[in-house]
Amino acid sequence: MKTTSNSKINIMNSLSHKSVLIHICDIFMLIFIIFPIIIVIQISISPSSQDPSGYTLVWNDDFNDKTLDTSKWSKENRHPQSLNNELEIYIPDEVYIEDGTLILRSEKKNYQGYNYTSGSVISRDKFFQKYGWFEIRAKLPEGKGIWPAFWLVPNDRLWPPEIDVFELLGHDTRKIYMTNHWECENPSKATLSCFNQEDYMISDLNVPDFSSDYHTFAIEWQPGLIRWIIDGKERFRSTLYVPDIPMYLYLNTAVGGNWPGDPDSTVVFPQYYYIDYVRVYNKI
Ligand SMILES: [Ca+2]
Repeated sequence: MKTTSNSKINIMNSLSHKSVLIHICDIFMLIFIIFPIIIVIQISISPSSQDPSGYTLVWNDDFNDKTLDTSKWSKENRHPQSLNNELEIYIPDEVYIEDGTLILRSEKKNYQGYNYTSGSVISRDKFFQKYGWFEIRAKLPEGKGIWPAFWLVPNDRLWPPEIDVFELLGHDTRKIYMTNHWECENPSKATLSCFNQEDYMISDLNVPDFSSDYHTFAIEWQPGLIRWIIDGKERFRSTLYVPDIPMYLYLNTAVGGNWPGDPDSTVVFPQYYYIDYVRVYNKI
């Protein structure tokens, strides 16, 4: 009996120890497993700051469908006949969606006489508006000659003006170019040599590497003023020749050309421009 009694006591002690152990395990799980999971889930559900103050969401694509929503976007299928001497040809195969993310892929590949293929989507004739808050959350590609951008262009085919929400040259992934382009005084001479523009480049020492993680890039465009906001912080504003006509959205990665220079042997292909969302707001 004593043995039994001792066994019971031992069992009780053991249970008591187990109970304490279970509590410790619970606390351990909460601190080191469950809390971090909750935080990660919250971060993934709410990846960005809240809607901008004083604005209401009027158009967005969070890319949660399996394929690109063609009621909102068109995939480009062309070589940009620009003055930049870019090397890429845009083809639909370089545009796809994966896990809620729009991906524009850039490859070193021979295709119809071009050496590089890349991705580009536009909202021309599908979504365009004058003024508002335009925001993208994206992780950018890198490497010399790689030139991702998010920009606005007039829907009526007039050019310029052009608002560049951001451009990045892949050889320096800590610099973002924010630009308001406007036409020269004499439109008949609208070449690059008479292409007026207002530029700004981030030069802070503490800016992040925009190719290593997601960041938000936005403009607030209103009559007579454009403000550029990166990760919630204003970085630039322009009050000169602010466009006052409806513009559509343009997302692309150019490869090579006059400004970035051509890719060199250090560039790792393919490169990917990851876009978590594009959102457009109007003033309430
Ligand atoms: Ca998304």
